[in-house]
Amino acid sequence: MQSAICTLVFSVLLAVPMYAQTTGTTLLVDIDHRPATSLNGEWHTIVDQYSTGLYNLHQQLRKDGFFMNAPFDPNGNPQDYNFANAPTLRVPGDWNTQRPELLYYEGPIWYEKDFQHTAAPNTRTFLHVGAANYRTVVWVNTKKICEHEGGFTPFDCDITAALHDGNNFVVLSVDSTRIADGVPTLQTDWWNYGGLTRDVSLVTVPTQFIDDYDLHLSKNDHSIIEGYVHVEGASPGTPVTVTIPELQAKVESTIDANSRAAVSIPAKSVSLWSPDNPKLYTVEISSGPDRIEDNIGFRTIETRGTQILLNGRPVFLRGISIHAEAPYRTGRAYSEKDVETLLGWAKELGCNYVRLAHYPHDERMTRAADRLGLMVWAEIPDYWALRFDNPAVLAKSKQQLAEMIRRDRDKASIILWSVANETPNTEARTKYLTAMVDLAHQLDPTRLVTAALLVRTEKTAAGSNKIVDDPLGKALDVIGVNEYIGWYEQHAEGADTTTWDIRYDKPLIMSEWGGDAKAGNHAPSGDIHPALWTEEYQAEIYRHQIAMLNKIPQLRGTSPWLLMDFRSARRVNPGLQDNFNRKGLVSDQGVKKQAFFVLQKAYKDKTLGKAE
Ligand code: GCB
Repeated sequence: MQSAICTLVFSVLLAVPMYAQTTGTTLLVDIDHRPATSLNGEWHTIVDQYSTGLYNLHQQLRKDGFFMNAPFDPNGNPQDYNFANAPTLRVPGDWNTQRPELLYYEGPIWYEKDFQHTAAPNTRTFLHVGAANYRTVVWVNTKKICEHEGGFTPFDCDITAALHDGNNFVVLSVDSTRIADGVPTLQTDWWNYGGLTRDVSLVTVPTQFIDDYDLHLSKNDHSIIEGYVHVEGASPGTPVTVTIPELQAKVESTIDANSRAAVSIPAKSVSLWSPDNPKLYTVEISSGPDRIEDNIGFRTIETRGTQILLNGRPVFLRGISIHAEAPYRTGRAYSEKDVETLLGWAKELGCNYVRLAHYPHDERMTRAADRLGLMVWAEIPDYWALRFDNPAVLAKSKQQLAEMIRRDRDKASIILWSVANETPNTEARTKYLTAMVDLAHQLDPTRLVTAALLVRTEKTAAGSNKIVDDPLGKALDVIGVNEYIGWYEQHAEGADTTTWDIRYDKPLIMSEWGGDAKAGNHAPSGDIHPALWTEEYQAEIYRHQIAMLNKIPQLRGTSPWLLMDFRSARRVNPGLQDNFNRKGLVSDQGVKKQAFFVLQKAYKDKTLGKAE
């Protein structure tokens, strides 16, 4: 039986045609704390632009495709492929930045790796894929195991039945082709990095194993930690134990008919997680032969009117938006070093919050945010104009939301789930995203749900009035708004004469604002009207924005766009962009621009936003 995530999501996916399905996957939580055999490293790869490894000349599925990994035809016919001699690509890692000829490649690439295995009795072995962009099919020893659609969330496939003792091989087809009915869809302002972009490993667990849990502080009583533990395959009555040694807390519970054990742990004197006190407790969860250990922080997050309350106290989110772009080397970020650099800059800026745009980042990011005391806005790629009228697309969004929540619900740092960014205000969109908000609340009633909205502008005698009345706001706990005064509209000074009319009695986060500057591109000194693309002009935008933002009474946070320049196919202005979005406060090569220091000063002196 598949676990809850699959049952929930895949029942809605049945109508999707063959090669765009997610089938046969589950998701084991806390995977980074389980013993695993890493399959990272060099994989043999075949670039297969026409999908000839999958389809024959009449576009029918082949029985003898590349997944057979059979370089020699038994009948002596020539074979068109041979993994053993094929060049390799590094995993994890996008393919675009590994070989110059793959920079612009979108399409399928085949990956193959050999590995040794010895079966242990009463165990199951899963292939864990941290992320593969965008559609993936997995075969082990020629048997098709699972398919996954979605480029930023992890999945696990049970490969136990396909394994044998000794040498085994796994073949994956990863197809990065953008599709209209995908999530995201055809247009994005980031590079469509293809490949096995995050860790791949083998994870062996007992036949009955802990695959999901949620442990959080009760909203109503800070001396109780509550939640559930799900044990896959366990029958009712199976015991579960949760221990938090530092709190001298230990509870026993039993599995119910849904393979879940309800947990309620009296835990007086919990030191609450916050940016000033990013306290994590070791939590041990065991059931039968399975045992896992996690590091979990405990805190509450809620809204009261226009306030955001962390542990019952008003908080202002001093943040920055971040793409999962690797500092210095470019490409998709995946390593501990990438995380240290990106979040290190965020701390240096004086942030207590980061917006991880526009899709789930590597789990290392949210783990590090937990340790560093950075509150997180986590998002799925419901970006721009998805096919909101297509139920199959909604199913894909739901799947990604469920996977993100399942992977990251143990991170105290995450306070906001975002269901969308800059979507068009249509009835179909509002219905679709309201369903997404409902699902987020249903899967995780302990966190706030938001989305980055677009605003309406009306001219006024003095300047302009920005009206926030997108109907989606009704469903959200916290309103996110993106605006680019000084870049896509008006001049930086336009912010001085802009007023804000927010039609919701809810907290507001200015989730994006900013402008481009090429690092090292300077206006002549003393120039009071610096030109676009200069560091001086970007800094000017920041100064005027900060003054304007401070006049919005219900502003509870801000995450300007963005920490570091990132690769984007839309940005084709030669000499200035060269396929990079230059709105970073830091260049892709780590050079800090002037605006970095403007924002840093405002955050450190607390002159942006209300003091808590
Ligand atoms: C936006 C988008 C973001 C873009 C940014 C830009 O509003 O949300 O993904 O990268 O603007 O630079 O235009």
